Amino acid sequence: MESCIFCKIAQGEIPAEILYEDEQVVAFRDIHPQAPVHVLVIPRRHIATLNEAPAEEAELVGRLSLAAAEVARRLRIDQSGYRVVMNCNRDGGQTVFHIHLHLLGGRAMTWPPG
Ligand code: DGP
Repeated sequence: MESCIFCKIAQGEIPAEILYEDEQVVAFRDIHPQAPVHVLVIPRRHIATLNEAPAEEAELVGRLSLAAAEVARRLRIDQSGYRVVMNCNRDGGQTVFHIHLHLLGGRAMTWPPG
């Protein structure tokens, strides 16, 4: 999608600190980190929200979680722990409409989330 900022990051048109990439998934540091580790994991394919994720992309959606775990291992927060979140639409706090997992770690997370 031409105007999507995350599509541009995935295509290398906008710079980002990329920590992991493969044929289908890209992970890069969030520009406004909310924790010592704050990484976004996106599919290369544009999907606006989780509501639009088609059933045939179940594997791709699963790959986002596996990539988040891989980044957690690489950043050595896998044993201390981390949180993985996907925001959806207004009440979820979604601001960029290209699905992404937030990988948050490096400090203890609180619950319930705000
Ligand atoms: P959400 O609110 O769940 O849609 O999260 C969007 C996140 O994307 C937010 O934490 C800030 C981050 N973000 C927005 N624009 C950019 C950008 O251009 N580069 C990077 N690295 N992160 C961005």
